[in-house]
Amino acid sequence: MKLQNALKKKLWVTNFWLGTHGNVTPLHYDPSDNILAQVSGRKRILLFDPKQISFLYPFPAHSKIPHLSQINIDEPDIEKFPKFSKAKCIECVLEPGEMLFIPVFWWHQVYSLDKLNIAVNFWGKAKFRKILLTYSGSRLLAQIPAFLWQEFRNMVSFNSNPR
Ligand SMILES: O=C(O)CCC(=O)C(=O)O
Repeated sequence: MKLQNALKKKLWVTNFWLGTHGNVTPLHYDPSDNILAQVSGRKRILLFDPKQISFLYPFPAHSKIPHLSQINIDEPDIEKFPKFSKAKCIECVLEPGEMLFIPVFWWHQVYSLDKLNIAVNFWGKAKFRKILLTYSGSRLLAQIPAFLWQEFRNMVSFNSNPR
């Protein structure tokens, strides 16, 4: 019971991902800590640390998708997004039964490699303190709308789905 209560406080949202070979979730970050648990099939994951945000060209902070990159990173338009050539990613393959912790604001693009691809993820509450530590100045200001939007969405979904 104690564990259940602790989880209620830490976890906001659980998602179920069902896809097939060829599905790509484009480059984005989540304003929450994330555990991605692979159930069936494999996923190739590219990760970029949050400090590279200026190489990754997110949509504007006032848009509905400030957490999404404007770049198709498989065929990047380097004339339009020249700083992308400086970006460096970490690559891994998640096998069934494995879990990956993706910290808040880490950019990720996910490719489904196998025919039946099933995963579950758990978004945890991000602490504003952590955001302050990750960003400073204008980069921090750019993240605040996304953070507040996520908090609002989490609040609504939490209240309509009390666990
Ligand atoms: O599994 C996927 O295709 C996407 C997962 C993802 O973006 C996430 O867990 O935040």
